[in-house]
Amino acid sequence: MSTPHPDAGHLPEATGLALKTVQAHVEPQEVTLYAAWWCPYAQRVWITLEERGIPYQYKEVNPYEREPHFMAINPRGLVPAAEYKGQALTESLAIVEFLEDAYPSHAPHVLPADPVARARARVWTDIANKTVVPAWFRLVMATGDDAAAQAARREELYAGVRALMAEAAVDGPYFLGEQFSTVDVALAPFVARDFVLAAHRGYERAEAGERWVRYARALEERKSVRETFSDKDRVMKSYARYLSNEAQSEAAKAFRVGKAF
Ligand SMILES: N[C@@H](CCC(=O)N[C@@H](CS)C(=O)NCC(=O)O)C(=O)O
Repeated sequence: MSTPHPDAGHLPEATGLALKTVQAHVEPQEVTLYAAWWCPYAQRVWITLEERGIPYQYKEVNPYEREPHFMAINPRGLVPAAEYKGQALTESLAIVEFLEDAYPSHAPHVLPADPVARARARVWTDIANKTVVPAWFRLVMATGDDAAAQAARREELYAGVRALMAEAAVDGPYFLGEQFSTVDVALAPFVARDFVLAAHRGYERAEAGERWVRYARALEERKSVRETFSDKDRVMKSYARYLSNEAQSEAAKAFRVGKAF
């Protein structure tokens, strides 16, 4: 046996509303979602499947255990992964877009129908993923040992959020307006987890502006987001190694040194 991954100690299954959703998706289907209940990237795909009413089977995987059956599906060892008619798919946002292409008759869609609006939605999804998400991780890893560095990380997150919200539909409630889109799918799991930042990192939604406050509330209240989210105390515990800045996930290692992931 090789040495266990230091981040492998996650509880084995979802709780709360997410557990009910898991239990409703045990039968084999055309799509299999390989997810970890605590993973925000996996939640993106899970939200999309729920939003769009696409039949799927949910399979819980702890990516840090590097189980051979899962490594055969995603050799990078990351969740989420999906199987569609026996073919492997990886990367949360690519899977979300794949579901748009493979299930055109399943409404609602998470990309607008108009090609120009679609292209813009993709741009803002990419920007959210490359600015807000890394800043979110850097703040959660910014321990209180260096108060100035932690404050700088907070500012980095607020600045990313403010820049994004300056481009959002004024009334919302979602980024593009009435339609819940890929921009929202990309961000919702991180918004749902921002109580970790509020409890431990002095983060306040209001610091990023009134539009963000309204947006964050709309995202966390969305049915598909709530029904793919476990109990908050369990989610909080899943961040212990990030809060002590010990996490050795690929994302943690990349974001810590300012690399894209
Ligand atoms: N860019 C990937 C990121 C996925 C990712 O980092 N997943 C984490 C769990 S939230 C993982 O599987 N980590 C295992 C590892 O780092 O070894 C995506 O969007 O799907």
